[in-house]
Amino acid sequence: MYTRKNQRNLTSAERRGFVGAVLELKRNGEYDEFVRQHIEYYVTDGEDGLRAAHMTPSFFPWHRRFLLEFERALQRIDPKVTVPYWDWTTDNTPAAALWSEDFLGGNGRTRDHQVMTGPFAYETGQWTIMNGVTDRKYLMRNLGRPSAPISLPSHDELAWAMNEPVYDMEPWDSTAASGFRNRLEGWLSGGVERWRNHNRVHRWVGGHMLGASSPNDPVFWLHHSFVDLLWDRWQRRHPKAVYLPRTRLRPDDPQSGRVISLEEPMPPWDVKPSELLDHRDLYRYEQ
Ligand code: CU1
Ligand code: CU1
Repeated sequence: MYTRKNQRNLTSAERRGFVGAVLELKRNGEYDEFVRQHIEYYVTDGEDGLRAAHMTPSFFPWHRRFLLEFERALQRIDPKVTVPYWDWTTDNTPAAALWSEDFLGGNGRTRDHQVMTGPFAYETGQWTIMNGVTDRKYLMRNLGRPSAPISLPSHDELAWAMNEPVYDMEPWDSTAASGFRNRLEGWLSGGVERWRNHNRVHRWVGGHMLGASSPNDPVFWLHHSFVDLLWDRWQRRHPKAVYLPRTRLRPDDPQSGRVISLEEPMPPWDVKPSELLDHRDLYRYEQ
């Protein structure tokens, strides 16, 4: 059992430990395998086929397992390292210590959004993008999207997701009219701002965080660590709520074969959502 800390509470030694382990995974090729895997499983509901990771009920358990795999890889390099979380409702400006030079580095420059500072700047020679959606070799960010400013999700917007008592609903995709999963994943619009919560954070960071290759930016892991914490918090707030769908969809359901119910195996690990509902034997979150 270990603890995932709020990134703002990391000591400088803990920051160094996390950054060092991430750079080592990049050097030995494992990091880019995670990026490749995320691209492979980023199937949208406009496509055919099974959606394991996004626009789907298994959004939470799939990313929980994905983060665990990443954390185990980090811990093989440095057993003390855990994946910190970024509470974007609080650390919600480009001035947050998250973006400092000794941690994730800063914003991209105006001209081409290239990150110029910190350990993941291309010019330091340790962070070359191998699997991107463009052929750019450098990490890109565009914090807050100044050309059409957006803000990070507010407490109210997060509460709108957290107060929803039903886990997910038909048609189990980005068009579901409500449900905690779609409100927190953030496809549900219902206002002027199209992107909500989890999706809005990807939009706010911009650059590589926008697409299927978003794990190219190490902030991906801190963002999804917080999303994982929020799933946990939601379960405690709604103790009677259950993962849905409970059972395999009927063959005549248009979503049959495209979503994963409670006891069906999730690729690539063949683990069921039911096995990932509770993480507290493995790790806890510092609140
Ligand atoms: Cu993802
Ligand atoms: Cu994400």
